[in-house]
Amino acid sequence: MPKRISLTHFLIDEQRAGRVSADLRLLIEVVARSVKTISVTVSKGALAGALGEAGTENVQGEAQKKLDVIANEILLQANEWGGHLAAMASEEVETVHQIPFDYPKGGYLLLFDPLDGSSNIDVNVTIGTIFSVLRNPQTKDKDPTEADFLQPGRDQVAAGYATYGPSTQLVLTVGGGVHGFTLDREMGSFIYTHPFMTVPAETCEYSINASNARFWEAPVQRYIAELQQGKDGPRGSDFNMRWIASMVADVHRVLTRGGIFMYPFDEKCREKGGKLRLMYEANPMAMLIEQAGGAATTGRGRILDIIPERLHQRVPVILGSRTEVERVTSYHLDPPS
Ligand code: P6P
Repeated sequence: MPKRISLTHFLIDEQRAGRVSADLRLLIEVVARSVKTISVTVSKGALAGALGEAGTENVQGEAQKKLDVIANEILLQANEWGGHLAAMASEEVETVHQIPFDYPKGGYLLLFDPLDGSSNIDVNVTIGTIFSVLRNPQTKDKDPTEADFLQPGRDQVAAGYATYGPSTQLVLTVGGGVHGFTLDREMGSFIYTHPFMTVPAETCEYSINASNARFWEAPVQRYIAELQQGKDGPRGSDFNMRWIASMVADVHRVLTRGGIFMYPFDEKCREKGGKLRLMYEANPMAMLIEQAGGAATTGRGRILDIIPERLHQRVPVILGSRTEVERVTSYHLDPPS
């Protein structure tokens, strides 16, 4: 049995290697503790009275599930007092969440989708938490504004997600590759189980909500049609499809065994700019995928190079096995005449 290394042990090693500061290590530990608390509530489901609608709407105008609200509160309260953060931003909160004046401030900004995939909660399908960490550009005596959060994804210092599935896993990058941890519920600690996760360049598995096909742009319609023609078509091989409708679960599969995940631009979400949110969904997932050797674009450009304009901005997302992402992107940039 290999030596069991905890998340704390891993982070101390990363700190000794100079990849994380003491404050960033504390930040990640506090997020991990929040994830454990969320995992306990998620795993109780109906027994915790945590299923169903909250009866409220979030800033996106989406009906909130009770667990959306619970997870959001857990993350906000756990991260307020530690002294490692200058402010937070959440999918569930319209404006920047400032650190209460009676708590010390740190040098980082934390952004998160507290519970991604909420439509799957009541049917007991894997959901998750996604987080992104930026440096605070402001001086400590000033409250960070929304503009301070609007940094391109390439400036993230850390990104990660938790999946609440058959096991609870935490997948993390601080810039030195992608590393996975599994929650040992008896010990209450995350154990290092997936070192250096990588996305194979090639794949035969794609992930997209095919019910939107009539709304896709031509390059995506062309790409998917080719996959569906299988070995008798231009690709010369058969492809499989998976769609869980929890980005965290679909991206975790891509990080675990390869694939291409797509929520591309479509006519239904034209005025919104896309379906998935840039700051706390696309950017952290793009950092993880690139750190694992994959690629992440909007179809027309690298996601991590986007200069954000709004905190809750949405973008098209095409990410995963590099060869496939590059092919789809080439169809957008160099369409047949
Ligand atoms: P659709 C979940 O609500 C989410 O934001 C992502 O996690 C997921 O990939 C997508 O929406 C699912 O969207 O249109 O399939 O319901």
